[in-house]
Amino acid sequence: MKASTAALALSLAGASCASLYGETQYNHSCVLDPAIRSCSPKAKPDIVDTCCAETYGGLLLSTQFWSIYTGLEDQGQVLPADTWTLHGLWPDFCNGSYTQYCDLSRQYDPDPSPNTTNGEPNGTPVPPYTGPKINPFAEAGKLDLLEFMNKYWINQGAENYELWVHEYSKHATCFSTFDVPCYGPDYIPQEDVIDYFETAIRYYLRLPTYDWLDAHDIRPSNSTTYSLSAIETALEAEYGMTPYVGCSGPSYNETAEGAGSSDDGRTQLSEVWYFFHVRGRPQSGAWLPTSQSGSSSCAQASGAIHYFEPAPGSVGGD
Ligand SMILES: *[C@@H]1O[C@H](CO)[C@@H](O)[C@H](O)[C@H]1NC(C)=O
Ligand SMILES: *[C@@H]1O[C@H](CO)[C@@H](O)[C@H](O)[C@H]1NC(C)=O
Ligand SMILES: *[C@@H]1O[C@H](CO)[C@@H](O)[C@H](O)[C@H]1NC(C)=O
Ligand SMILES: *[C@@H]1O[C@H](CO)[C@@H](O)[C@H](O)[C@H]1NC(C)=O
Ligand SMILES: CC(=O)N[C@H]1CO[C@H](CO)[C@@H](O)[C@@H]1O
Repeated sequence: MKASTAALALSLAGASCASLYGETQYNHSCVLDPAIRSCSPKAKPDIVDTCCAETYGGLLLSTQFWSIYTGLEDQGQVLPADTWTLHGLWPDFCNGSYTQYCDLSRQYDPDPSPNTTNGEPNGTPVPPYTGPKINPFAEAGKLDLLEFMNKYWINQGAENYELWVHEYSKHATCFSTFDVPCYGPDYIPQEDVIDYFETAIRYYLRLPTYDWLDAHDIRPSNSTTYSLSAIETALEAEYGMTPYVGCSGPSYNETAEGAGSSDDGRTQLSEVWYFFHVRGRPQSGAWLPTSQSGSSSCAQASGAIHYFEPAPGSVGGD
């Protein structure tokens, strides 16, 4: 049974997988490798095993959402109480730019966004996935993982599954360390999908944004507003580095409070992105927090930011 499954997996993998560097399917015993820091001078594909050190997207971002509704409440898709939700784990280039959908043989996103690899009309088209839904959980016996993801990895306006396969196809395929050959000759189809989900969750669980803000008296409120600088200072105190704080909603100078101001930053707190490098494989969790690159999309004006309470019917029980 096991041998034939492995043989089938190998032939499938051999037939369909692309890879960033064309590694062999052997020699990826990372325990034997020094844990090179991503974005350091030694993290170069010609001198390290690219399966054991992140050499492609070495500036990692663990990203979260603050949402106040899902849009699919009537189907039971709700937000967890008092918790920011997981958005994804992203591999930026060391200089802060990035690419996406790096392996179209692992494209499971039914609605690619953007629809070309560089986001420009001249980029390689990313065809929408039209096949049956993937189910890596059943194969791996990871129903506990699926349950966790349905509670904390929450989409807005479409079912959670679509966010998960979007994050995987767009981002996981641009890590050298999640490349299919890294899993060796016994690769089981989609084990890299599970590995990506688990790694994204590993970092998410270390980043309790809700509790960190709460410890600095910053709590969801429909009657109070906050300043971006207070939010950044609170998160820096807890994380050690300043994350990117993102807002949505109206621009400050389009609101009554901000009329006449030149501050056109947005006013509803909605995202946070934590930046870090890793030693060795991201899967091992050896992170080195670093500061954000780029500036916040939120309004800078004092007291300009709403950290809204979710709609009551949008939050689940325990
Ligand atoms: C950033 O790094 C990537 C990967 O090395 C490279 O392709 C890209 O041109 C660089 N971008 C800039 C703006 O330097
Ligand atoms: C990508 O989307 C844009 C805007 O909807 C559309 O004009 C373009 O044709 C699409 N490109 C591809 C390759 O599908
Ligand atoms: C808001 O601020 C931006 C940037 O300063 C400015 O270009 C825009 O005209 C302002 N809008 C309003 C409605 O005041
Ligand atoms: C708080 O305000 C937001 C934005 O207006 C609204 O969607 C939400 O339902 C409100 N929550 C509560 C508990 O009133
Ligand atoms: C350095 C090293 O161990 N190389 C081995 C990688 O795997 C191939 C295939 O098994 C071997 O031929 C190499 O010797």
